[in-house]
Amino acid sequence: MKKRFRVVLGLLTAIGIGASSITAMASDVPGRWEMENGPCLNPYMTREAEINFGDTGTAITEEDGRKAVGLGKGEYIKFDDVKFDQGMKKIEITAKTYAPTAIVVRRDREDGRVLAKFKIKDTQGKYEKFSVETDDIAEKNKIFFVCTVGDCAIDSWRAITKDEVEKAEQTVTEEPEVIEEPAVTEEPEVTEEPAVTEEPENTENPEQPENVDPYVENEAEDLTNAGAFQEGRITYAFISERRVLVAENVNFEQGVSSISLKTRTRYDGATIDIYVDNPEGTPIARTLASKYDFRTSCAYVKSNISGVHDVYFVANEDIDFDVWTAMPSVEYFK
Ligand SMILES: [Ca+2]
Ligand SMILES: [Ca+2]
Repeated sequence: MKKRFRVVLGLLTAIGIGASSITAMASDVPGRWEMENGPCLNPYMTREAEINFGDTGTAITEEDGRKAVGLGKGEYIKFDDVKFDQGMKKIEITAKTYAPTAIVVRRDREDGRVLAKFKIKDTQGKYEKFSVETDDIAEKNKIFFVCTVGDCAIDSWRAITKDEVEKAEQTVTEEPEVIEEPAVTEEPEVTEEPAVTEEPENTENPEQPENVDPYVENEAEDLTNAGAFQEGRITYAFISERRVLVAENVNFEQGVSSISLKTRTRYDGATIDIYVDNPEGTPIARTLASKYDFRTSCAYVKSNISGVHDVYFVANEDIDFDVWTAMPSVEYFK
């Protein structure tokens, strides 16, 4: 095990120095960057799963020479000193499964904070690429790929930056204009657009504009854009400066005097602002997130609100968000 570690470390140093993101940061003094950062792994290029800092899985070599790590339930792959200096918006893996499988990406420890969760169908032993949104992350971290359900093999992975995701989204939104022109039949060029291949699999969303009852405990992880993170028995959403969560069609038929939120954060002065219909307008209420442990805090609403609205939760820092509930207006009790 020790020997393997040393080999990997050497390799990483070699790869790390060549990596473009790292060269960009290098100062004039040769070796200075390496001295300051030590050997570290650039996550923005494809990283082989089998070149890792430890795993509890099985080494696999496929017939075509491809190497991977097989993971059963509870097994993991670990990477140390991964330098997320450009953050992370999504993470991509190339993997195959033999059953519906869940792979959880965690920070620091094998049971550490959840960064992302892959739910993968049975690929019947065929390697495919999968990507999911992640919790943002910065600087040097350990990350773990933990198989929590099923049976899979991971070939490789890479982190995707916010910039890359936005660029990809731009090409996607520019697409439809081509379809809107059915007139011209003599244009075979349309077939030359292979742009959108890996559309995420979101078929189970049959849009129902059902109203949300705000006067019961509503799970934050059910909010639009939330993501569901698990810790013990608590499932929670992640909200950050870049990640606004939305409750659509909330029916304030009894008005609202306050909204309580169960939250936790690692940051001082982390707040959640609540907006109605327009996240760039004036917030109707604000509350401070609880430091370290999940606790409920109350955001008092001063304006008169009734009827159906979209409610936006906007944070200034990274906050874990468990549940929210509204209290009817004072008038309602009179
Ligand atoms: Ca591989
Ligand atoms: Ca929850």
